[in-house]
Amino acid sequence: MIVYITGATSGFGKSIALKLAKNGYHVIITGRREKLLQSLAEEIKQNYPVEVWTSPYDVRDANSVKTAVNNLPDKWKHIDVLVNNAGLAVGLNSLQEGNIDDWERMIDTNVKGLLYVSRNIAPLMIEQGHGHIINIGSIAGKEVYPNGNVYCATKHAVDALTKAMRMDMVKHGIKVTQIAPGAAETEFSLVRFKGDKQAADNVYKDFIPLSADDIADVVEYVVNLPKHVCVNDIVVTCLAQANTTITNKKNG
Ligand code: NDP
Ligand code: 8X3
Repeated sequence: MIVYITGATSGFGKSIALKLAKNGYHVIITGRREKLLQSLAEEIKQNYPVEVWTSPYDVRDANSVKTAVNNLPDKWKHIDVLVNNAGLAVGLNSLQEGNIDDWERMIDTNVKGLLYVSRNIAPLMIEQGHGHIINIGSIAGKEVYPNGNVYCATKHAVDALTKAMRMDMVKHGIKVTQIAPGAAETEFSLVRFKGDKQAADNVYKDFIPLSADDIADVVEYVVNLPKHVCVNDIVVTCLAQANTTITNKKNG
C-alpha cells in the first residue's frame, strides 16, 4: 500500500506519514523544505520496514506538481491513499485591512494546490480502479469567524471540492473523505502570525488543543475501514472547543 502526503514537513502531514508507515504503508512525502523531508524519511526508515519517496515542490506551481507526479517511478504510481494536507493561514485581519499577498498565498496553496495535486493523482487511481482521497479541511470550512475571511473561504472551497470529487469519482470506486479539524497546535499559528511565537503560543493558551497525532489517529481510522465503507466527513475538535468562536479557556 502506498500513501501520498502533501505538506509532510511538519504538523499533521508529518504525524500522518509516521502513523501510516507504522501501519505498513510505503510513503511519498512532499513539501517545500527538502531537509525536513530528508530527516523525516530517515526517521521513518529507522523505525518501520517501509520505503519512502521524497518529493520537494511548491503546490502552488502547477508545472512542478505535474512533473513531480509524472516523474514518480512506475511502482510508486500505484497510490492507494492521497492526503491533501498542505495548507496555511496567513494573517488575521478584517477584509478591509487585508493583505492581498496573504490572500493569494492562501488561495493558491489551499485551493489551487489541492486541485493541482488531485488533478494529477486522481487519474492514476481511476486507472487502477481504486483509491482514497483524504482532504484536510477545517472547522473554518464549516463556519466563518471574525477576521478569518479568506482562510475560511479557502476551507469552504475544500469542503465543496470534497463533495464534488466524491460525485465525480464514485463510479470509479474511489473514496473521498474530508477531515475538518478545529484548533490544533502545529506550526499553523506560527505561519499565520509570520513567525511571531508569542502570538502563536497565545492561541493555545489556557486549553488543551488537538495535537497532530490526534488527526493522524483519525486518518488511521478512516483508511482502515472495510472496502465498502467511506467516511464522507468528520469534524473533530478538542474537548474545549465548541465551534470556531467558543472555546472554554481556563482563564476566560
Ligand atoms: P503546519 O504549518 O505545521 O504544516 C503545513 C504543511 O503544509 C507544511 O508541511 C508545509 O510544508 C506545507 N505547505 C504549506 N505551503 C506549502 C506550499 N506552498 N507547497 C507545499 N507545501 C506547503 O500546519 P498544520 O499541520 O496544522 O496544517 C496542515 C493542514 O491542516 C493545513 O491545510 C491547515 O489549513 C489544516 N488545518 C490546521 C488546523 C490547525 O489548527 N493546526 C486546523 C484545521 C485545519 P513546507 O513549509 O515545507 O512547504
Ligand atoms: C485551523 C482552525 O479555527 O484556527 O483551520 O481556523 S482555525
